[in-house]
Amino acid sequence: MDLNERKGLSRRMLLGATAGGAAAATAFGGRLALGLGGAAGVTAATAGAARAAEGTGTVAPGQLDTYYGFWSSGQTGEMRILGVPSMRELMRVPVFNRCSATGWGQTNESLRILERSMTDKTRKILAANNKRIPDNGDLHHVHMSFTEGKYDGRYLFMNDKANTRVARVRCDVMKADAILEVPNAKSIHGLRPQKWPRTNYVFCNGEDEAPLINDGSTMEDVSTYVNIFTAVDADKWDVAWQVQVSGNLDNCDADYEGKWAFSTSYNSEMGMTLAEMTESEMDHVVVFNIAEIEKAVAEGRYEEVNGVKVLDGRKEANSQFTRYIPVANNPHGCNMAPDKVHLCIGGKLSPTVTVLDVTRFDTLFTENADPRSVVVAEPELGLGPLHTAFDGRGNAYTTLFLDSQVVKWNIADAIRAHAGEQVDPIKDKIDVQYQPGHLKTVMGETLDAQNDWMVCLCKFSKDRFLNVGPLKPENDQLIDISGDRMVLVHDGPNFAEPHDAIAVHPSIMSGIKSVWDRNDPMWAETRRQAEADGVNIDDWADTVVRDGDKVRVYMTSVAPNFSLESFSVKEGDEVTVVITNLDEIDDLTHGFTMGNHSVAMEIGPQMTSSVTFVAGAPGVYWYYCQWFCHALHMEMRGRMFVEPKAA
Ligand code: RUQ
Ligand code: CUA
Ligand code: CA
Repeated sequence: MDLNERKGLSRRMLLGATAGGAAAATAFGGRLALGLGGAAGVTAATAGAARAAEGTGTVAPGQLDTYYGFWSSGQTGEMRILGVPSMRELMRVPVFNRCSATGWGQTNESLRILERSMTDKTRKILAANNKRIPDNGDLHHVHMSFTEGKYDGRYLFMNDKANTRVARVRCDVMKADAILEVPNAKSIHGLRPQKWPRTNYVFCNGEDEAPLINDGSTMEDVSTYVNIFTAVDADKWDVAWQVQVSGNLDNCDADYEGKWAFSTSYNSEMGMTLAEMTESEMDHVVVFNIAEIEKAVAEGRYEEVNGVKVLDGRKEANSQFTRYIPVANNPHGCNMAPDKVHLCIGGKLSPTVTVLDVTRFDTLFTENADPRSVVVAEPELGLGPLHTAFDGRGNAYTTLFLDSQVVKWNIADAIRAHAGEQVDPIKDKIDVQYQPGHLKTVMGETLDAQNDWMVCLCKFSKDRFLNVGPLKPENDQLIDISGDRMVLVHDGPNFAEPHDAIAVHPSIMSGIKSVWDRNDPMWAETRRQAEADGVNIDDWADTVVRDGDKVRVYMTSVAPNFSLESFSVKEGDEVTVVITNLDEIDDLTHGFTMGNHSVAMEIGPQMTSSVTFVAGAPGVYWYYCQWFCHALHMEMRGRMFVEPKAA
């Protein structure tokens, strides 16, 4: 599909694109001459130059990208939207972090989402630290909802390893609408949506072991420790069920029949120290039998712990809920191929990827089954294999963390080699800069896997960019996989610390809006309060309501005006400012910043936002719109008068 044609871009712009492509091709050739492209240099440079000259490797000003890229941001706690292949950053969506620009983490609307479903214990810890919500997150994995094995453009799901949370982002407005702290589990790491028939569940791996009844009675008695696999109901955003497992859980995925979920474990030893965690020859992959689990839940065969249905899938329980497939010690990546058959497990400490045939998993649940009978290949690929991505031609691409390379290999050839045929599954290797973690092909974890781009997310960028101090950016490298050889076409410096990304065709994102709906559920509760106060927030509002020492200030914004140019409150009042942006034009976002009160929020077109603070000291304070909206944007301001408390 040619988006240039669709957009009706001018010939001049297209010519501009070609010129840009040629320049990029030259720069790229130069880099290869410095030896960074490895042995494939000459062929690769030629292919890359040709693709860049077609204008596919760069995106000229005014041109749109071919794909949306959804990036995690690790310890920054937000989700990012990038264009692929330009790698331009298009948007940041705050999720687990606080955001100075949008007020995420301080508006009442975002706090309702952030405070929902927090455990009592977390509330207690936060209260002891004078906090309402955690203000950090560690977001590793972003994945989209599926319908019948393909992205459906409804939601994006993501984890917070730091505070054991999972979040859902609405794709129509690109805001989080549901956040959940997962009880019982510790440190949600791997996260994947169910692929078939649709995403009813989001599977979440608890990485850290802890006592199930974690009440401070013991640290030493490790026999009380458990690990928890959680299925979150993707529609209700509550825990559907949990399964206790043996060993910890790292990464996970699901099959294309809706029968299985699977997770890697690097600590089958249940070790508490590095030496203990790497002690065994083998760890395992856990297979979860969804039908058996659902049956047990329906029949009430579970224990309720902290309000959640927990099943026992540990080895010693001998249940039909789980099976444990031995794989080389300390595996990491867990990636289901779009051929619907093959699951690839990254060896990490072993130079191999273990390929499992998921269509044979039923046999694992029969009497005396050999759990290794489902292994159909185990190609030796290089040092430190972590994650695997796929194209639509039966090829797999695996990051080699220690070799700082990506290796392209063919799954069918690996299976033939495993069966004893003389065939080399490895098709190509490319140096990356360097220590790569995840890598992603376009829609490569769906039945729509494409053969054009791959992004390799490198943990280190040393020497690759101007020195910005001891803290360096990451380097997300764009690799052309359309030909036989992989070709590096772009370096994408990125702030801490994208772990993972997906790329999605814009046709899947057709539901995305430019203007909010006035009756969006995001501010339903704010609307109920306004109605109770007799204020119509869909119309011009300029009302101040006093309710004891609580004051609610209702305003509207139309560029370049706030409906209230001043209001008065008393020292010590709890003030809630509610603003509806009546502008209906694309991109006409206003804001509200109250000087010296640590208060700022975004108010998008047709959006209602509200924020609550205490008027702490008497005086005159200016509030202003902080999003540049009009020639008279500077003049879009007003005063809050705080009367001194009566003596
Ligand atoms: S897994 S360390 Cu995405 Cu490689 Cu989090
Ligand atoms: Cu409204 Cu700036
Ligand atoms: Ca281990």
